[in-house]
Amino acid sequence: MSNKTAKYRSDYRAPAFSIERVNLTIELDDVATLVRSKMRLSRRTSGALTLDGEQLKLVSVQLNGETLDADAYTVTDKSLTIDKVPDQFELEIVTELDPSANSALEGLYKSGGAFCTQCEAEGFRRITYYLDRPDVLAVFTTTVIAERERFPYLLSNGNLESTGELEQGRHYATWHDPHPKPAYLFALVAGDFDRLEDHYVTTEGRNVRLELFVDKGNLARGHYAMASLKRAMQWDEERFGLAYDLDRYMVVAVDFFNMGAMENKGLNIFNSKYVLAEPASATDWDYVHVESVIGHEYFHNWTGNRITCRDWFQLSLKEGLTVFRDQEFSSDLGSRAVHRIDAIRVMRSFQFNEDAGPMAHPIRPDKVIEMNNFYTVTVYNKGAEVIRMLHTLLGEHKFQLGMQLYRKRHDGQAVTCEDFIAAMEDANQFDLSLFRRWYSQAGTPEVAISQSYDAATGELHIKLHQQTPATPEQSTKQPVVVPLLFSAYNQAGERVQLKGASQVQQHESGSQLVVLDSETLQLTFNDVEQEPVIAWLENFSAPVKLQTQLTTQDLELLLGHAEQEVTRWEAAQQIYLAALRESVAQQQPAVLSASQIDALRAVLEAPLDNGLKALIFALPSAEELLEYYPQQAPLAAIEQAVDSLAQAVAKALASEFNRCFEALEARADDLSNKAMADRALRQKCLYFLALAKPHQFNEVVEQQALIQGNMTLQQGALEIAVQHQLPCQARVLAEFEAQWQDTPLVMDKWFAAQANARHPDTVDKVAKLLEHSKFSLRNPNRVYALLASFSRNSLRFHQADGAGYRLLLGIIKQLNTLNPQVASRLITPFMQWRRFDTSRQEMLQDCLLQLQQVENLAPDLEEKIASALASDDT
Ligand code: B3K
Ligand code: ZN
Repeated sequence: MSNKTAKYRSDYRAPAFSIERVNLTIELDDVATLVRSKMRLSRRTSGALTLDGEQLKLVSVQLNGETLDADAYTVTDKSLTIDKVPDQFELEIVTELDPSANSALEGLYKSGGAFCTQCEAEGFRRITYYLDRPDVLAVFTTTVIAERERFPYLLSNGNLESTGELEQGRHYATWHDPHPKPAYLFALVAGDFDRLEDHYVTTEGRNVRLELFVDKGNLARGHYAMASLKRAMQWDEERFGLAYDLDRYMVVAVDFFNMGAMENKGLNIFNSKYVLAEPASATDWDYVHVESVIGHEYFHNWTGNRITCRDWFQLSLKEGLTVFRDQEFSSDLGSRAVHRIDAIRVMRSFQFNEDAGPMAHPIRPDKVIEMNNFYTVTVYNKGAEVIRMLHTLLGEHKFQLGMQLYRKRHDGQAVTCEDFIAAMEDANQFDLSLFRRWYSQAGTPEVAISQSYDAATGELHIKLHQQTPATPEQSTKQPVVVPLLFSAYNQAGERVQLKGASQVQQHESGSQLVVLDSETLQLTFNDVEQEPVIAWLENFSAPVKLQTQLTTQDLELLLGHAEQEVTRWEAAQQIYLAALRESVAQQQPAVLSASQIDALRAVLEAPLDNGLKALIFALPSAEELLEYYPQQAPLAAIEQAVDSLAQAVAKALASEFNRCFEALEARADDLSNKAMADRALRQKCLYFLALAKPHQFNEVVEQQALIQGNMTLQQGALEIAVQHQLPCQARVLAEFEAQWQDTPLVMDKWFAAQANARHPDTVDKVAKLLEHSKFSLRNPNRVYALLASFSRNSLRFHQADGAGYRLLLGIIKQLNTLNPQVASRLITPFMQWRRFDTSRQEMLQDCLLQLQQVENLAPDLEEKIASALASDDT
């Protein structure tokens, strides 16, 4: 067992030393890389100097030019301590490390033939001994040395100062980054790439050289990322008034990467999945994600790099805010409703689940053992929802005033979430004292709303109530500030303004706004002519669960008439969920009434965005439905409910789906928003058609799967063939594999389609695919495609015989040694063990206990397992 101890937010102390500048010389070698670090340090408080360092071989230490004897310092597996140091001094440390042995992909490692780095959160300490914490900001100068032939490109942060030749076929490049930065933003890349170059002139007149580096032969797949980068630069200038601050911006795509991408100053390193895109091999979904991740990392240049975090508990300061910014970027450029719905689905399918489980934490955690475990949907996505609530409360103009003050006060500093809120508050004289609870309280608040109407007086009374269930280590909760956007409709489906309640304001979105900031609130509206239907929590204006008294007729009215597009989608979701829950309760197939079917039919014919229509016909998954059964989850009944609802929709609307499918063109080479929306709806129609009439549509699906040139169409057909077990399934899978076996990112779609299948033989198929020559546990993308997909396939993962559990357990054990961060991501479904029946609980608990016994258990897993096994007494 590892012995990493918990750190607490309340224990923060400023660093004992500061580092003004650091000069790194890195001589790259596959197995013995030499790192020479020369630093200028100054004392801030008394005591010894302790530097962080892990998995390093210490070669030598010099203080002010004198080599230190071994008894002048202490080395442990985590640190280097020098007892006596002056107030100001030069320190030179030489270390050696083995990048080839680094399968955890943290620190300096090899991705294919290239060297690259990942330092956030605490990876820099695997490169050299350092004060590896985000509040130590230094100016970095980095010299990279390597063989010229294998590594023609030598890159690091900032501006290129000099290059030259060295003996034995080696060369060097020296980079200087003038912006003081924490070590987690350090980056180095060395390799042989194809390079795409472009330019962008900022509003401040800076001519920025943009460079994109991809594996040889992939240049054509880089253009979309480059165009996205320029759109992101322009958008940040226009919407936030923020321009780029260096002469060079580089993006490198690598195949081995634990997450999406990393915002290293001036040198972003990306998972190739979020860079490479061309229509033949990337889906519309891939294009959208390339643009949003390119945007996200670029936006970090201000929210994260220029203004960074004081400590890692403040991670949401940069991540929540930057996710909010990338969501707004995508929404301003594409369909706002479609992007909003995507974000809502992430919250409901993943974040609510995290909030209800043993690892529930506030967006600003109080206690952390392994920091890598806190790059979560809570910190990122709920963090972005908290920023969005501020935006809703203040409005765009005041929100931007707050951003301006935040920048003015804190540019160049490492700050806290509190500093951000204070800037928003001070710029607008807006009291956010209660709002701060969103930062300290974990769990998903539940809001219940009831209404009563008095026709005689024309008064409408509304009662609002909130409560947040207990979470581990937080048994009592306080009310939070819940901005509720709402719209009222009369029985004719016309929007009406409700009047007379002083707590209600008109909001710039067109909805009305009331802020619930106590446990209960009562509103009285007057002069109300007839009882209205009210859509509450429009646009998901707060990350809460909502309970209302809306009837199925009310929901049909909103589905057909709501002015806010997201509200229409929400109404459809509520209709489906009611049918699904009834089906589970009765253990009978799900049914939709004739009027519900009429309302859905009308959607297909309405003049709405096709992307929105496609989402309205995305039925809730088994995973979303599981949320409603926190105990003794009735898996078999859920499976029947989900299947029968899809059948009911498919059968009732078969001819409409057919008409719609026939009318929509696939337009394989068109990447406009309109063409993407059309393809999304076309895919939904074909999904239902192949379900209702598998024999009739088998050939259509097969033909579409064989079309080359548009991956959205090809993958869409592959998914339908596998999900519905169509007769063409085997052929489609075989052809796809033959065509794409040498394109790993496309093979991931092939792995995932099979791991997502709901058919009972899925576990066996996944087990077999582990042996596939294109699968490797060492590559995180492969693992996520096959195994994370499988672990989210609740019905198959939780199969009664425990085969799904055993399969994943074996994988996690192997990944514990190979790549703990990836192992830790896969453990999520085990964490929910208490939600199932006794037999499954026993099997799941047994898996956790077995994992706990694994020799050299990584802290990433240890922290999660301990919380999963301990959490029943809260
Ligand atoms: N900041 C990085 C995440 C680093 C994760 C380290 N385990 C990517 C991002 O959020 O932009
Ligand atoms: Zn980020």
